[in-house]
Amino acid sequence: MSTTNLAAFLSRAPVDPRLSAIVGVVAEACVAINGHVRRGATGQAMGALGSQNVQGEVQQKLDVLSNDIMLEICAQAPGLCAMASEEMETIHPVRMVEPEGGYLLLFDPLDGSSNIAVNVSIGTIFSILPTPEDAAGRAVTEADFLQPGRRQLAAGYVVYGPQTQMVLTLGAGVSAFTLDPENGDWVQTSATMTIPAETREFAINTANTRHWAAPVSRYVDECLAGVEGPRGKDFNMRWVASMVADVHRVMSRGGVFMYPWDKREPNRAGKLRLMYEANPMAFLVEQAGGASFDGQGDTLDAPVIALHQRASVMLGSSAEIARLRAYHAPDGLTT
Ligand code: AHM
Ligand code: MG
Repeated sequence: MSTTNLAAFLSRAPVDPRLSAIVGVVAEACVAINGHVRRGATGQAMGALGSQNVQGEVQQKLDVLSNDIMLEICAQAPGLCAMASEEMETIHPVRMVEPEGGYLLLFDPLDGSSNIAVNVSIGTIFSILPTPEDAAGRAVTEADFLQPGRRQLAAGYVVYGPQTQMVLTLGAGVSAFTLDPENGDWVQTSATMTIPAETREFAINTANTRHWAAPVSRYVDECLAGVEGPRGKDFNMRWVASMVADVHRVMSRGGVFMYPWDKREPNRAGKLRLMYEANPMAFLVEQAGGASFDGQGDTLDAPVIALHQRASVMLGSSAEIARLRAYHAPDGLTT
């Protein structure tokens, strides 16, 4: 296989070069974040910061540092008009929208950051939306960001694991790039990531079993029943508790990842955030032939009413998501 890299891939991509340039700066920022992650306790960025983010979660020094790196480096892309992040209450405007329109970048700068201290894989998740048509010639508002995931033009994640990899879609399939630690180059290591339709692996935090909705309980019970149960096959369970790592496993070899609504906080849709966690992952999964469901419909069609909106997340192999969808139908538990 002839090798190519992210820069060459982006220069050939049949999309607005301004959009490609935004992916390029995200990759550059992730190289900088990767440096801090890899340095660990030998650097200055380990430990909790003693503050909380807008979600009321404890911030790690690396959360804030990664957010600052994303803001500073990504602002250089000329088509980028504003950014939003898990770590910021409201949007970060960059420049006025040009007459031909521009782009909005959303990210979770360091997802799974509770795993930093134990040296388990973490990641950066990002999503790129167009500015709305009526935004030309003015500054972006927070309301401009509130678009369904189906409108995303690009999405991806970078996993800081044994290897640093970027998994990317520009809306026509999914590619993976591996960071060469020798020269900082993102080498394309997969051109067609595809999720197998069937699987024998699922990922869910089973500590929440007693809180699940009945369709989720049925699905997991049937997996656990294995070869003696209705599925007629044994399943395996994996839970890294780092969404990027868990979704990367699903993207790499199939499976189902779930962080569904549960009864702990019935008025909360789920733990994960729609705009910069669920939607970019749902876009990637669909582009790789998988599916994503939020208990009611496709994740990508969920109405968006708030920047930090939560979502119920079930994604992965298409046959498994179809099964979960059927169990959630009004008569789904009786059939
Ligand atoms: P974060 O954005 O605050 O890091 O939280 C998101 C993480 C996901 O990466 C992961 O899937 C989930 O929280 C783990 O939750 P739990 O602690 O319930 O296992
Ligand atoms: Mg996070």
